[in-house]
Amino acid sequence: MNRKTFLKYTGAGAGFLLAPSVITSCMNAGSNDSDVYGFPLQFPDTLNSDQLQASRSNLTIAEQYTLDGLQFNGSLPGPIVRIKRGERFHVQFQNDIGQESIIHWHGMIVPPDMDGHPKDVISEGSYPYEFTINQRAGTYWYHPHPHKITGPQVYRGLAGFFIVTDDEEQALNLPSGDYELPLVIQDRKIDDSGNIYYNPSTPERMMTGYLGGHILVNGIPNPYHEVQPRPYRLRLLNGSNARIYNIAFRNGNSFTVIGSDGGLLPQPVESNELLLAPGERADILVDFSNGFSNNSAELISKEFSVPSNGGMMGNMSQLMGQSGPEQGSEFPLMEFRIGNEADSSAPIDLPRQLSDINFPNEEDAERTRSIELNMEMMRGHTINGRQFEMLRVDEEVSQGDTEIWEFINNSAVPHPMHIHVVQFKVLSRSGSRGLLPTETGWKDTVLVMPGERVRVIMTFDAPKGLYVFHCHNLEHEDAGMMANLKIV
Ligand SMILES: [Cu+2]
Repeated sequence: MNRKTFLKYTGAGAGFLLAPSVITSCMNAGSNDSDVYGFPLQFPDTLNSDQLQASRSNLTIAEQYTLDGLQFNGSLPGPIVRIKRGERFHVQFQNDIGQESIIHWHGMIVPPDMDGHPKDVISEGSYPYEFTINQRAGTYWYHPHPHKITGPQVYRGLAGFFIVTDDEEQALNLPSGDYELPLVIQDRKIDDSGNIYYNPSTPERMMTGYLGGHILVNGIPNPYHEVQPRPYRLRLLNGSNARIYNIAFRNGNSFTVIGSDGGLLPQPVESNELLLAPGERADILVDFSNGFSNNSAELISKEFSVPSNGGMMGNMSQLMGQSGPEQGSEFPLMEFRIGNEADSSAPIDLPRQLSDINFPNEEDAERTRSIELNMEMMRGHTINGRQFEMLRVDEEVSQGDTEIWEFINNSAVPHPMHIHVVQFKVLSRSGSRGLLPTETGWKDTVLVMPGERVRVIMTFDAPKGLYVFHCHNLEHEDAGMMANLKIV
């Protein structure tokens, strides 16, 4: 067995946690759960066209499930956009799904008419997109953004990766090609006949969001993927409507978090679990040559607790809740089946400093805004007491200003809050959770648990115009938990 591959830091004192190798090559691949992972992982193609056509078709998934699906260019998930900083991106969005839609490039800093504001929906025909990539390398993504029907459109298949590279990232020589795995994780509800269905009840729309009991990775239920005993780069995207994952390996092995929503972290962070809420991304390095037994690495979502905030509402969300497993339940995600030989044994010389970042200083903030997230009886979730209206300006900011926004979750359920056309730095979170490894870098979506106050800082450098910010629990968003942000 090849053991030459390894990760190491060049910085002194930043020791990579080397778990003792307990791999025994004589044992067969697979664990007790190996029959859970019955289908090979697949990857969408790279977008190689100037058209993104959304269309409807009846799909069969993994030979056993059916879905009244929506696809970009006949692919589920959609084709992967790969583009370099400085390049011009142009694509025609062709809407053939028979209902209103528009595409949002999540995490991208683009002009207002390129951002997929819900007012720009088209019910048929095409919408031209064209903008220059002028931001850091990172794992971004795209999905529809029509008001009230984003949830079902994403759920039925409209989502894809938007991967940006730049010189700084390429200089690191991170695992690429077959060793770089974009993985979108999504939960689904499947009925007894094998139909994947979307039919949220009132409590699901108003309280918990739509929580499924089956996991798809890149559209495949609990897949397996054959890997070599060497380091891999995993680009994880939580493309679920409402479910939060606590990314971990079954055996507790650690991994190296190198990036978040807005690209590389300043420094790598070692961790053995990582919360990933809907809309969030995490870029991690995993060394499959080390610490896994039985030639198997099982990626799971580890159980976690959602803080209760006010007994009655918390209990109600549990009682009225949903038919699927509750938020925080443990799930198998996928299995990596580790081969015995690595083609290339070049170690990764991961520097202690991954990226040179100047975050804004708190003293430079022009103001602090309070963004209160409330649950109102018979009305659903609100932002500062209001629900979305298409053209009402809720927050007006001056272009170039640095601001602190404080999200205050007074409700009984988690809210992953997403602000368009900015990347922010999380400054603080009340309570005991502290900041996550991904929150040492740039973020565009931040998880605000019940009872928490989370402060973020950002500079509004996007072109002037109307954008939105909202909860990325898509049922909350569709029910009106969204507001207009105007840059003037
Ligand atoms: Cu929410």
